[in-house]
Amino acid sequence: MSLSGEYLPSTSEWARTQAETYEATGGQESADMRGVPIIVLTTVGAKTGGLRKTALMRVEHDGKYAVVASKGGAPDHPAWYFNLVKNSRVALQDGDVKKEYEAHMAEGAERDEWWGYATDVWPDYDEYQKKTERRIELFVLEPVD
Ligand code: F42
Repeated sequence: MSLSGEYLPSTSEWARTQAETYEATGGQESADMRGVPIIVLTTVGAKTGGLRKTALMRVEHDGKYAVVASKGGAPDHPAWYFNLVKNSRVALQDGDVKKEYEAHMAEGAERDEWWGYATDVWPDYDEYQKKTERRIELFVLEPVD
């Protein structure tokens, strides 16, 4: 079942612009955050059922990806977290390649392993976690053949 639904742009101008520019240019523009590559994740809205597109740091290992629901260490989860909890099928665009994945929340050793990959790419995740009581969740995305 491939992702279907109406694209619902974010109400955040910044979030919308980066995701749409990245997608429209095949990852050539708006492709990084302070020089670190990003990806664009498409999730199915937990309430609206619409397609939501979110720029996130690129954390990849052996063909799998992780997405980190940090939201800068805010006390509340990002909205896309709730989408992933409800709808595990996602799409991820990395450069000009867009594929579908099944997402699961990482726990235990898997979480530790992937948190390491994530902080290798973006050390600020550790700073964000220090800022909040909330456990910043990490999802591992496995390719859907
Ligand atoms: N955010 C991260 O959490 N982790 C990252 O690694 C990360 C990297 C990154 C790199 C570049 C960049 O430009 C931004 C980056 N961000 C990163 C910020 C990220 O793009 C998001 O802006 C941020 O995580 C907040 O996500 P959000 O989903 O809360 O976004 C808000 C602004 C938003 O789009 N809200 C929508 C709106 O219209 O208000 C609703 C979105 C939504 O999914 N609604 C659901 C629905 O049903 O449609 C309901 C969800 C629910 O609450 O049940």
